Amino acid sequence: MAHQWQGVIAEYIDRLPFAESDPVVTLREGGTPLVYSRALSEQTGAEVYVKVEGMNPTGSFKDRGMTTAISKVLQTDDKIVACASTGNTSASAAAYAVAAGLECAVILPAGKIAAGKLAQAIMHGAKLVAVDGNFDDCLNIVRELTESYPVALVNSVNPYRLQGQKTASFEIVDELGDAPDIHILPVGNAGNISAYWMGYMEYAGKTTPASIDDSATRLEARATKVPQMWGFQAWNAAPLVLGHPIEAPETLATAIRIGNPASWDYAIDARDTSGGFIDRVTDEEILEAQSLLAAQTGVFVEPASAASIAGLLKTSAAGKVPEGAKIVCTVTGNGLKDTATALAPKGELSFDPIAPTIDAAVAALNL
Ligand code: AN7
Repeated sequence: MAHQWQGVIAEYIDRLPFAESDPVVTLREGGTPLVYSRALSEQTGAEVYVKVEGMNPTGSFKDRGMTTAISKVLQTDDKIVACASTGNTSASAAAYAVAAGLECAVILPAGKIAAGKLAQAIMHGAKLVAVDGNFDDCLNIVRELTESYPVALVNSVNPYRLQGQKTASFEIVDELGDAPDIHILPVGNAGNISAYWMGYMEYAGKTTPASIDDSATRLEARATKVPQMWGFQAWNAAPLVLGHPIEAPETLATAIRIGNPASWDYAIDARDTSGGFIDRVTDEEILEAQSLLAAQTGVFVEPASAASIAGLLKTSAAGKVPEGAKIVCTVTGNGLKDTATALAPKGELSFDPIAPTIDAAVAALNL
């Protein structure tokens, strides 16, 4: 029988801080498609792939880190998990809490969560609290909350989150046979770019994975090199580009509407050690890239995810994409989570009904 993907802990347990006997909470996350994009390759003169993280069980990359973080909670006495979120973390935490038999509390910035993500948290039975503030305010609240109450914090400041998320790099190397030359990501709280960098470094044998015993030190390197890490923030939510936190971040890519990234230092290390950079793209560039990816590659992502594509196109237009380079862009979340933002630039959509005849259909389709 063909191999059925088991989830990231089972697939990569020798490189994760888990023992075979540890409890595992999984929805079979990971194993996501790495899709070659002919359109992006032709436009940039590079060899471009997209890692489609919207194919995870709750529709975003967060599931990779939630399986590890929430599995670890089962080794404690905590019965409640909590997170601040711009939407995807809460959707994922809520689902994995259900799978673990735990309760979930989510603290969200009021009015700034895409409808699909809110629906997920509600359907998975999470307790929702909307805050009159932004994500950074929410994270401050939940950090204090988890310090004073028997509640486990599952934001990416929880180190087990990044441990799970690093597995995306492993999958990419396993599929391509080596690391790409360049890896491009959207950056919000900066956990994911940090996790990918950790994964690439470990797979190339340059660092040793955190393991529950010393067996990890005997692991073979699977890659001969590490990629340059390129990150892209939204124009008015770009603290890492400006070099200081932003009080009032603003972008229609609400997932990355973050002014003070928790993994600031890790992201800067990934950028500098890899010889990459972190830049910013406008909301218009994000929407255009989202549209192009859907129309020319067949992958519908949410706005924040398209920041990686917008960044690639912007860098290419500036003549700074090396000819023939192998490039992977992570597209972090599924477009179905936020159809309102995707459709807004398309103008008024009117589907006037036609008569139920073949002739009327042919005429309407201009065939
Ligand atoms: C689709 O859900 O921070 O740089 O609270 O949902 O690791 O924060 C989401 C972030 C990119 C940025 N793309 O990743 C949350 C949250 C999507 C996202 C990011 C997020 P990080």
